[in-house]
Amino acid sequence: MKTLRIIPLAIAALAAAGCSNDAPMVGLGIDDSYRIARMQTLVLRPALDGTEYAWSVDGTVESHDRDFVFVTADEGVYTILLTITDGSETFEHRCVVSVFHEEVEYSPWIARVYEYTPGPGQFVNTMPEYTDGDSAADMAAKVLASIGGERNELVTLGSFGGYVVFGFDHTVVNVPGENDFRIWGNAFYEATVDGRPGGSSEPGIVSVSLDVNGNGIPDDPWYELAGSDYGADGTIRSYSVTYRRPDPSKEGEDAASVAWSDSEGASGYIPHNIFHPQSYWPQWLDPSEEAYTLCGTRLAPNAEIYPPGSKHYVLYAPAWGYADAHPNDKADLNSFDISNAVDSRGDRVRLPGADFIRVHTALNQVCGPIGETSTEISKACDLHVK
Ligand SMILES: [Ca+2]
Ligand SMILES: [Ca+2]
Ligand SMILES: [Ca+2]
Repeated sequence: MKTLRIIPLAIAALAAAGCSNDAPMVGLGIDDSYRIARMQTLVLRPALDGTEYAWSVDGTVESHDRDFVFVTADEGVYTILLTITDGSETFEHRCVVSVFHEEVEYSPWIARVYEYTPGPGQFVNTMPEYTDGDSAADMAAKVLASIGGERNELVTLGSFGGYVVFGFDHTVVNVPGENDFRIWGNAFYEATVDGRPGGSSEPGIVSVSLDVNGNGIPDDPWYELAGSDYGADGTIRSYSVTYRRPDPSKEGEDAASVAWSDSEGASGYIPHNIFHPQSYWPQWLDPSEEAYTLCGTRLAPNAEIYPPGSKHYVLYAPAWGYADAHPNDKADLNSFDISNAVDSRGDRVRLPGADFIRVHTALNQVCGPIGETSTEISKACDLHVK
């Protein structure tokens, strides 16, 4: 480093208002100060190219990426220092961010549902209920009516890969060293075998995304929150299952069962049963499509018949880090730390918060009379909003 020049640096700043669609441009060019509400992101994009970047907040280096997202749960005044190195030259820019309390108090509960695409399953079209003519947007609205606020009504994600994407009326801040949000499902224990709790554990993998382009919609990179089984034998990343629309020309229950094939070359059926007579195919999917494919990390099957020789299935719970895997009274085991985010290579990523949360059914498993394994969720809260 030969020279240190303090120059005014053009910074294109975008104060992305959480998940809202009206993210305003608050400044182009030189901004020395910003005012934002807590739990709202401030995206800083330097207009100057360099070979290295360093962003520090109140003296602590937080990122070496070109763009920086600042968000905090705490009101106060913060000093952000950007250092750009270009060959032998170094440039610095300092700005002060005043963070104030929101004018309308945030809700700690789900405020938005962006997408709902379950895998086929015995509770699909009933949890929530499909009505003739409902679109995907109508179904997302019905999911919000179930899991939004404190409604606490279960929604099914169906078989492997089925998912929901939801968010809050603000950004969930990644507070260092703490869990950041909690998700409720309907898991229960009924037996502990060889020290492993089992019962109905239907784990859902949780992924998070930050609205870095500030457009209010989940079209930004996703990061899986690595749970206890992320690196386990039997876990498959980039797994996919293609489901085929039921063939009514077949006989009996087979006419309603859903055939699947996966990216590993395996195939099977999501069987139809007499207890849930409706179609298991999401009725709002494009009627011209004969198949759809769901993707994500898959965990190894977790069910076994127990006691041996019975017809009873026990689904064992993974240790930690999944939705709908442990009973709701296990607060820590149903809570999630954004610091567990990993990229597609499995490397940790620094994420200051999350605007979008995605849960998908992690298992491709059918358990005799109880049918396919499907994650259910009923509500979620931001642990940093009281
Ligand atoms: Ca955290
Ligand atoms: Ca976006
Ligand atoms: Ca469940």
